[in-house]
Amino acid sequence: MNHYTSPSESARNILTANDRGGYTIPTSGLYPYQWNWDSAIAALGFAEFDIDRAWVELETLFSGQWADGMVPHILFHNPDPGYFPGPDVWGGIGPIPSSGITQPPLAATMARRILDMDAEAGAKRMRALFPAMLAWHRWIMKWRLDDYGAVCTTHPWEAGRDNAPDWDSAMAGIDASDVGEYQRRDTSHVNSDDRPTKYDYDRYIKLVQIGREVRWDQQKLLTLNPFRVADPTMSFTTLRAARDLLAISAQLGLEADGLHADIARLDAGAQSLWNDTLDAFDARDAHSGEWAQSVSNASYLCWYAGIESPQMLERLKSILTTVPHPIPSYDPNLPKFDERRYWRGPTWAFMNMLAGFGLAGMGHGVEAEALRLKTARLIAGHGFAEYFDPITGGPAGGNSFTWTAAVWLHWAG
Ligand code: 9WN
Repeated sequence: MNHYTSPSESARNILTANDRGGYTIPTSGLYPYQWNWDSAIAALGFAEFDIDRAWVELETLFSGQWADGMVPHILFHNPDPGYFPGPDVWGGIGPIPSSGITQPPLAATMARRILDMDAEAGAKRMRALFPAMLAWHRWIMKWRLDDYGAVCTTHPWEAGRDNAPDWDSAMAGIDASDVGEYQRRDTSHVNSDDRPTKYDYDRYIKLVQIGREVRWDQQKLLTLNPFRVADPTMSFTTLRAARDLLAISAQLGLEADGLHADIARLDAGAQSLWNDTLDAFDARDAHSGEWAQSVSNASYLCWYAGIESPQMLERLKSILTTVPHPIPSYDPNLPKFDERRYWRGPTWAFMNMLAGFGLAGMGHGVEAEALRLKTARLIAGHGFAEYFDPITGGPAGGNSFTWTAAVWLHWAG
């Protein structure tokens, strides 16, 4: 008799298969290392069936924290020639070979959810991790804020939304003519039409070369790095993380000096990303002050950060009725929408989960549930893909993907 595998069983199998012992890779082949925000989501998935393993995921992530508090976007635990750029290109300066940039800070928020799932199992682990999480928060406050208090991304990979239209004008200002020869690996694993272009990659690598050249000295990079964009992803997730750190510190009686003031500053910064002309939260070039004119899935993370917006709610209602699948990474009514190309149109399950957390937390239960159901239908119908075409639901990028499986286990399924 054939054994029927339920989606939840498949999701657990994916997490287990992507487990490399203490950390989880996003998908085998394409992404053979530990990624920062992927890991925070993976922890949430593991918490549904193995709470100890969930804490281990976060502990391994923080084992790669640099002395200055930065938590890298990739930890290269075991060399793998299948990914480019690897540790030798990045020249990270932490205790574990790593990249030199960070990623949107989800760990504190996911740790709080995991703590809530089992406070007894989690209190000790949370106490031990808390100072490291606070140090990361303080590093972001020190090096990534613009004059308004919005949080900047210093590389498209730092925002985690690699080729989003948000960066187009900042990317155009990067001279990558001397980047040299290199061999991409991503396009040998997945369809190149679904990935960033060579134009993008030249600039990604050029920015890595600039950082590496000064051994990731943040003070120097403030003037040397041509790419600095105040970003809704970084701003909303940092604000949310700060609120969660404050709540955890109150719950466990931990020192958290300065968090109240940081939250006020980050709140003002996040609000400053409202673009009146666009009538949405937008990205703003920190060097030129120019708006990107981009309504992305990150624009819908305002509630996740504890920020209300009737206009964004109207937009969301319209998306929910006009787009077959959940929030796309770029507004289908804008000219740069490209339904297959990565962060320029496709829908990402975990971004919808974050928006859903925010909506539910701020009393928009109907919209949160609509988003959850759409995400559940998408995954149930099209599998655990990295991301999906928001019009047809077609799966794209890597498959058996960790964060899509985790989203199913914790939220959608
Ligand atoms: C570069 C792992 C990561 C995600 C990012 C996603 C993609 C990497 C890449 O994959 O980026 O960091 O090589 O394309 O854009 O959000 O963390 O899943």
